[in-house]
Amino acid sequence: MHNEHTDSHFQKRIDDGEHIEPKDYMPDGYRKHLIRQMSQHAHSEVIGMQPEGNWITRAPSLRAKQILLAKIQDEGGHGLYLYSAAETLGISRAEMIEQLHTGKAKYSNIFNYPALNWADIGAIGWLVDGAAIVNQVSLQRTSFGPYSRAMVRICKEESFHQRQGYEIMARMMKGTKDQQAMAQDAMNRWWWPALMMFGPHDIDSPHSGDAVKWKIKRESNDTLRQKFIDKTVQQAELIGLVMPDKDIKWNESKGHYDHGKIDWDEFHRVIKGNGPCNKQRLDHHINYFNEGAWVRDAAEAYKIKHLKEELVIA
Ligand code: FAQ
Repeated sequence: MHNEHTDSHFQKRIDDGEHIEPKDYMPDGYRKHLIRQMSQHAHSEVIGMQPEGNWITRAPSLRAKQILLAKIQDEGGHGLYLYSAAETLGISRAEMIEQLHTGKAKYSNIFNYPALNWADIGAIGWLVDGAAIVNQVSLQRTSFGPYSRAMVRICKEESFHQRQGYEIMARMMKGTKDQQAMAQDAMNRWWWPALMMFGPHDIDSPHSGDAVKWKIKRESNDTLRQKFIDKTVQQAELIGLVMPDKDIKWNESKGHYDHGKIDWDEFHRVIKGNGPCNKQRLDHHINYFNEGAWVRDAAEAYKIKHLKEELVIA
C-alpha cells in the first residue's frame, strides 16, 4: 500500500525537487537538522546587529547614519522571518532563545570580532554580507518551503547591504593615505573570518552528508567559499585593496583563484566561545532580553484580553 508517512516517500519528494511544508511528513532527523541550522541562522542575524549598532551614533554623515540604521533594522527583520519559519517545525521562539543563552545553539563565528572603526562597517557590509549572500542565494532553493521563501526575501535586502559596504570601502580608497590604510586594515582583519563563515572544508563537515541528501544544502561549503573568493578578489582589485593572502593566484586550469590555508584552530576557538567578543555579545543579548521581559508580558496580556473579548462576542 502507498504510504505517505514513510522516509522513502519523503526522500522521493526531495529527489523530485518538491518543497516540504510544515505539516508534511518528515523524518525526525530532517526536522532536527533544520531547527539547528535555521535557529543558528536567526541568532546570527540578531547577534550580527551588535557590531554595526556600535557605530550608529558615530556614523560620519547623516546619509551614512540613515543607511546604517536601515541596514541594521533589516537584519532584525531577517531574524524575525527565520525564527517564525523555524517555529513551523514545532519549536518555540522562547526555546530557541534559551538554547542561545545556554550556549547550546551557535551563531556565526564572524560576529565575535570587534568593529573598531568606520572602515569596519564597510568591510562588514562588503565581506560579511557578501559571504552571507553567496550562501543565501543557494539556500533559496533549499527543500523546506518556509526556509526557502524566507531566503528569497532576505536575499533582496542583502544585496543592498553588500553594495553599501562596498561603497564605503570604495570611498575610503579614494580618500587620504590614512583612510586608505584604514580600509586595508579592516579588509585584513575581516577577510579570513569571512572565509570561515562557510563552515569547515567539505571533508570535515559532519552535517553535509544529510544536508545534501535532503537538499537542505544545495552547494557545498567549499563550493560556496570558492564562489565568494572569485567574486571578491576582482572587487578588491578594482578599488586598489591588496588581498591579505599571498597565495591568492588565478588558476587558469581550474578557472578559479587558489588561496592560502585557513586557520581552522582559530575557527574552532571562536565557535567554542573563546573569540574576542563572544562574552560581550552574549551578555548584551541576555541583558536586553531580560530588560525587555515587561514588553513581552504586556503583549501577552493584551493578546489574552482580546482573545477573551472575542470569545464573549462569539
Ligand atoms: N559559525 O557540518 P558543518 C548573516 C558549525 S549570515 C559558527 O559544515 P552545517 C547576515 C556548525 O554549526 C551568517 N559555527 O555544519 C548578516 C556545526 O556545529 P553544530 C549566518 C559554524 O550546518 C550579515 C559545525 O560547525 N548564516 O547573519 C560555522 O552543515 C551582517 C560543523 O559544520 C547562516 O547561518 C560558522 N560560520 O554548515 C547579519 C547560513 N560554520 O551545529 C548581520 C545558514 C559551521 O553541530 C550583519 N547556515 N559551524 O554544533 C548554513 O548554511 C550552514 O549551517 C553553514 C554550516 C554553512 C554555516
